[in-house]
Amino acid sequence: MKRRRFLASLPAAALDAQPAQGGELVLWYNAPSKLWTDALPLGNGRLGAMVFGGVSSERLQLNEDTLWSGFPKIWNNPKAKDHLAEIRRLVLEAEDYAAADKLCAKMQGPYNQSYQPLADLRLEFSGLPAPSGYRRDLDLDTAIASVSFSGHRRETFVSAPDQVIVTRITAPAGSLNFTIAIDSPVRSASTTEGGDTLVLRGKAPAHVDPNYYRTPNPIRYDDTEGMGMRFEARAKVLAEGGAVKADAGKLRVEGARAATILISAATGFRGFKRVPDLSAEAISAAARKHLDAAARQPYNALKARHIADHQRLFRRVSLDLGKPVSELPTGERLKAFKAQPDPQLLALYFQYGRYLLIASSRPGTQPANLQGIWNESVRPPWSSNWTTNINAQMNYWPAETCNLAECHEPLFDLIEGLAENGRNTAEFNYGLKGWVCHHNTDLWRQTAPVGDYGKGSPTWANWNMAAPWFCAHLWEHFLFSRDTEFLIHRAYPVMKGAAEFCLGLLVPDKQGRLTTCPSFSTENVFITPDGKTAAASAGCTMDLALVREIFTNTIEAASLLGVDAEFSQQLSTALSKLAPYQTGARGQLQEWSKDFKEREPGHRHMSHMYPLYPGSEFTVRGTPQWAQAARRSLELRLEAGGAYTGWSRAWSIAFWARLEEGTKAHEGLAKLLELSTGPNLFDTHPAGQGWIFQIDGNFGAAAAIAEMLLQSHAGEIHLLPALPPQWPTGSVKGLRARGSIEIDIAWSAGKAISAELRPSKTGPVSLRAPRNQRIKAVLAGTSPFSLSPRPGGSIEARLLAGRKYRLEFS
Ligand code: FUC
Repeated sequence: MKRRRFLASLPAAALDAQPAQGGELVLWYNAPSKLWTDALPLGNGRLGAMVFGGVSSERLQLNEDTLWSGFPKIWNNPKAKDHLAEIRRLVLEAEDYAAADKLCAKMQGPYNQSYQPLADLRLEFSGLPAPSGYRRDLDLDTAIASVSFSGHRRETFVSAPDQVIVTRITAPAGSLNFTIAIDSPVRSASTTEGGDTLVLRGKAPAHVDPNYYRTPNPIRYDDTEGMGMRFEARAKVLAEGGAVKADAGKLRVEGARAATILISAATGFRGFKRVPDLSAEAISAAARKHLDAAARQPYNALKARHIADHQRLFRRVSLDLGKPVSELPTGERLKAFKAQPDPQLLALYFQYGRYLLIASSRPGTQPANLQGIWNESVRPPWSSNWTTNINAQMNYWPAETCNLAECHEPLFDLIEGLAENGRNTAEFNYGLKGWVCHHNTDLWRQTAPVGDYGKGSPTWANWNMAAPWFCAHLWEHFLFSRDTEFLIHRAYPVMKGAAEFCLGLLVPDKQGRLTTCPSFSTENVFITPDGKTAAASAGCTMDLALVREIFTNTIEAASLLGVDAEFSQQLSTALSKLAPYQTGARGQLQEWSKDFKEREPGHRHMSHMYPLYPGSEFTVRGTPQWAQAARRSLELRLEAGGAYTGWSRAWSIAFWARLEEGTKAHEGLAKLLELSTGPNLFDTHPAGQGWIFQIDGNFGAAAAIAEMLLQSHAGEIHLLPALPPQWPTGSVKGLRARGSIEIDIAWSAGKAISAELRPSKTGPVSLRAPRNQRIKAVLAGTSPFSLSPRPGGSIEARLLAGRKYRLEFS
C-alpha cells in the first residue's frame, strides 16, 4: 500500500535526478575522511551509514537503531522512598543541602544501557587508476553520498521505502576489482552465503557500563538466551559483467563494469517490555526479506524511490540567505566563516539539521539519540542514550517549526513507553501517582535515577522533571497540528499522568507556598551559606516553570476535551499557591529559590531560562520584566564563558532569537561554527583534550535559525522577529506556525517584501510584521481581506483551511 503510493507519487524529475555538483545543498570535500567524525552520515531512521570515501579502501560504518546492550530489568530501588522525608527535612528545615545530596544518592538505581554499533562493511579495491579530481560529497536534496575520482564513482543511500542501504560502484572500461568484508566491534562472526552474500551474526552485550563510569569489566557478554540481543547484517553484491566469488570469508568482485551492494539488517528486539530475543532464524528472515525484495529491483528504481521519499520531506522547506555563495569545500568554508561572509553556510547548516532529523527519526523507528543513529563504539560517549534533561528534547526542537512533524513521532512513542514504566518509578521512589522520568533513558525505557545505587552525582542522576518537559512536545505537536484525535488519544493521557506526579510532588515551603523538593537545577551546583558545594535544594526555577507549564497545558487540554473538571480545579488551586519566580541581586532570573552563589557561573546548562525557550511563558511583549531578567541571566552566563558545548550554544542562540536580538543570535551562530562544529558539520562536545560528536547542537541550532525567521509562541505569528544584518536579502519557504499554517517570507534590504500563509485548519490568527514594518494588506487569491488592527501593533484575521493568503508590507 505504502509502496504503491510512493511509486505513484514519483516526480518525473526524481527519476533523472543526478547528484549535485556543488551548490547550496551539498557538503563536499577534496580528500577522504580520516576520522569517523569526518565521514558523511546517511540514514532512514532505522539504518544508518557513515561513508568514509577512501580511495582504495572504503568503509561504511553501519548502525541499526534497536541494537542496544541489555534487556528489560527491574531498576526501581525499593528503598528509595524511605529517604524522601529526611531529604525534605534536611533541605526545607535544616537547610543542610550537602547532607541532602548524600541521601539523594541512595534513591538511585542502575546505570542504563548503551546504543551499539552494528557493523563495518569494508571494500578493498585493486588496479584503480591513480586518483585525480577526487571528490566526496553529501547531497542533502537527494540524501546520496558520492565519491568520485579518475572515472571511478560510488554512490550510497539508505532507503526508507525499501529498508536497505545501497552502494553502487561504477568504473570506466569494466575494470572493477575489489573485495568486500564485514565485521563488527560487537562480538560476532561473518560467513559467506550463496557466493554473493556476506552474513554477519552477533549478539550484543548483556551489559555495558557508561563510558564515564570506571569499572573493571564494563562490557559483559552473556550467552544465556535473552541476556543481550542477537542481530544480523547481510550484504549482497550484484555485479554487472565480471564475476563475484566467495573467498576466505570475503567476497571478491573481478572485472565488473559496475556493482551494486545491498545491505540489510535486523535485530531480536521485541519491544521495550519484552526480553529479547527473536530466534536467529526469525532475525535472518527479517533481514533477508528486505534484501531479497530490493535485489529484484533495478538500481534506478531503488534510487528513484529513495529520492522521492526523501524529497517529500526535505523539500517542504527552502532557505536562501543571499549572496555570496562560496566555492570552497565545506571544511574550508567552515574555517573561513569567521573572516569571510558566507551566509549560505548557515542555510546549509540549517538544512543539514533537517536532513539529519529525516535520516535519524522516522515514524516507527527509535527517536534520534545523542548521536542520532550514528555510532561506531561499544562504549559511546554517555552511552549514546537519551539524556532527558535537555539533549533528547533539543533533538526535536526543529520538528514542528521546520515542517517535519512526522519525524517527531518516534519521540511520542518513547514518551508513551516512559509514561508506562515511569508509573512504577513514581510509586517506588516517591510513593506517588502519575509518572516520573529521571535524566537518562535507553531502549528499555528506564525511568529510575541512574548512578549504580549511590555512585552517581545527584546533580544529574536525581533530576526528576523529564516527564513534564517531554509533555511539552505532545502539547506543542497539538498546537502546531490542531489534531484533536492526537490530543485525546495520545497527548492528554500522558500529560495528565505527568501533571498527577507533579501535583503529588509539591510540598509547602516555610512560607506555605508550594514547591518541589528535592529539586535540582539540571547539572548545576551552588555554594551553600557554609561554603560547601551542593545540588539538592527546593523549588529550582526550572521545576517551577515545568510545573506551571504542565498544569496550565493540562487544564487547557482538559477544558478543550471537556474532561476532568475536578482534577483541573486541583491543578488550578496548586498553581495559585506555587512559589513565584524571583530575580537575584544582579537583576538576573534566579536559578534557585535562594540567590545562591554559583560554583560555575558559566555553566553550560541554563535550565532556569526554560520559560523563554523552549517554553513560552516569558515573552518580550507579554512579560517584559521576566524577559529582561532572563536576558540578564543569559548575559551573565555568556560573560562567564558559558555556551561552551554545541548544544549549550544552540540554546543561547534560541534565547537571543526569542529576545528578538538578531545580531546576538548571529554572533552565537558564528561561534557555533567556529568552536562547536566538525568538518562534516556534526555538532561537537568537548571531551578531555578533544571533542566528540553529539547531535543535539545540530538540531538546536536549526530550530534557533527557524526561530530567528518566524515565531508563533506568543499568541501571534511574528515574521522575521530576529533577522540579523548579515542576511539583508533572502527568503524562506515552508516554515510552520502554530495553528497548522505553512509560511513563506521573502525579504530585501532587511525588510519583508512579501509573505504567504497556507493554513490547513480554519481559525483566527494574529499577525505581527517585522520591526518597523506594518502589514499593509492580506490578500486571499486576488481579493483583499479585511483586517482588524489590535493594540500593540499586530493584526487579526480569520484564515480558512486550504486557502492561500498573501501579505504585503509597508
Ligand atoms: C549532559 C550534559 C553534557 C552532555 C551529556 C550528554 O550530561 O551536561 O554536557 O551533553 O548530557
